[in-house]
Amino acid sequence: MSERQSLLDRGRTVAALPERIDHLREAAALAKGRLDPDVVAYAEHVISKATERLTFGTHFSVVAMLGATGSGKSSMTNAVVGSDIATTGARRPTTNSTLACVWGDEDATALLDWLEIRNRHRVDSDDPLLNGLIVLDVPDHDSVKVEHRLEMERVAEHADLLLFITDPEKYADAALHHYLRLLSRHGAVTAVVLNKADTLTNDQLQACRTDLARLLLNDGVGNATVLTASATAGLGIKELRSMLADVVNDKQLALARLDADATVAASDLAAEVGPPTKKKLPKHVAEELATELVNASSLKEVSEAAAKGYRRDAAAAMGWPVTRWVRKLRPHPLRRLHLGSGSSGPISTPALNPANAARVNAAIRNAAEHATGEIPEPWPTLVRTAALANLGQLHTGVDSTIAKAVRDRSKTDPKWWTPVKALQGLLFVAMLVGLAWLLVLAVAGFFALGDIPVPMVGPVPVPTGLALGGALLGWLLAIVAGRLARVGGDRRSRRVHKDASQAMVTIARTYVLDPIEMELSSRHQLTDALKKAGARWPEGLV
Ligand SMILES: Nc1nc2c(ncn2[C@@H]2O[C@H](COP(=O)(O)OP(=O)(O)O)[C@@H](O)[C@H]2O)c(=O)[nH]1
Ligand SMILES: [Mg+2]
Repeated sequence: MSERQSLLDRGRTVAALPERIDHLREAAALAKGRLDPDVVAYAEHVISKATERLTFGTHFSVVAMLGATGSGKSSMTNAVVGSDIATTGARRPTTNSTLACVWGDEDATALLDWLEIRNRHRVDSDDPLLNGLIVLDVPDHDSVKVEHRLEMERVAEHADLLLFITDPEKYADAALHHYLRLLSRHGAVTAVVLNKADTLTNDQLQACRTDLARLLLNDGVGNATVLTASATAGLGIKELRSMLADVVNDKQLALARLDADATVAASDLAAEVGPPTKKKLPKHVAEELATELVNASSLKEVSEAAAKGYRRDAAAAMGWPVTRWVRKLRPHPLRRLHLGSGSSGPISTPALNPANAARVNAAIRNAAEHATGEIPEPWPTLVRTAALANLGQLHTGVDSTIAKAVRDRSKTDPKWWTPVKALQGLLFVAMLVGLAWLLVLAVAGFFALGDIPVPMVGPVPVPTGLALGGALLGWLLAIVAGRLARVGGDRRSRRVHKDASQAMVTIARTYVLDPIEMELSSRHQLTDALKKAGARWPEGLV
């Protein structure tokens, strides 16, 4: 029979269930506190159920007869057993508690204890093929008694195969389809028996079966196996027994059921978590954020101060000694920012203005948004929170990066300053010597001490040459050095800017992007675990 075959084929696809349960466990742990508690709780329920059920092994296949009052569950149980074990409608209309019929000699006590079924019957069967079969005659799913329905739901949750028994009168009942829809994603372990086939003509039975198939398709269980039978007339019982014998011998039924549960739990989590995403941010995000950090920082102002400081230091070293002391009256541009030589600690720039603070904030949010894209909550919030968590450290980091760039670049004076400085000193000394000489000559002249011979270089007296030449050349040297210092200062400013800008990428990574990627990576771990647990994402999500 083709239907029977398909039930078994589905069972055979079950692979490495314990590993899948482990992955589901990992996913549930990662999802806890992040995703819908009900969905996480269901996954946890499946994990503990599977773990417990697997301890009983796969020898037994637990088949639950489910259905409406009078559909023939008890009669069908009796028919499969081959004798009247279960009380049927003729004698007592309802089955009050679940009855378990166990085939074979294997001890089912532990499993039945776990299933909380006290009403047990060992079937004296001459059919070894049914060894390991446990058929449960379950209270009606449309019972007026709540405890019956609860018992039915509990058993249905723990059984391996759900065998819905219905009949030509009740196959369209709301209660049946309510449960079928609830279990629609367990199609692999759902089968339907259309009972009381003896009350219909062949044509009627076919029409009925077609209609039932249409309804099952509507319920989302179009792939469920459908059998027609009559419990009392013995029709289709052989086929039903043979289907049961197949699944029992396959020893996969328990696994198939748990597998279906794990798939449902994992897929529900997958629907909550949204599509899998990358765990790394593209490089340009770091670069863009670093650029924004630079633009909102004091780097422009500070690197300009570095140029000014350079020029100022150059003037102090190589300027015209006669006038250079004047410059020292004004504060040093770098010292004013607490960046002068020998300084350490933070820059004393004015606190981040609101516009720049907002700019940094927007850039961080932008990076967070880039990271989450279409991912549903809670990740956008988690990622944004992680991205903004280190704002204080980020601003300090930006400042110390800038400070370091300036301090590193202004640690030592440029080499060319030394000879120029020496030359400037020499010229100054020459000028002083010349002036002193002239003073001596003047004093001698004033007191008419007679002519003191003055050496000449060409037409120029040496003391005059020394005084004027020293002054003039010193002044010219200062001008040339000043020009060069302008170029040097600009270069230093550019270097400071470049160093700090490059280091800003690390700052952006450390305080914003790494925390974002931590969240992304835990999400990636979750989606990865779900994939390995067999999750199917809703269409359009992947
Ligand atoms: N004609 C006919 N009657 C059936 C068949 N199966 C069960 N019945 C009758 O339907 C009534 C309800 O059966 P029962 O097994 O107690 O249904 P349950 O409430 O689902 O357990 C009883 O009177 C049965 O004799 C069948 O295949 N054909
Ligand atoms: Mg009954």
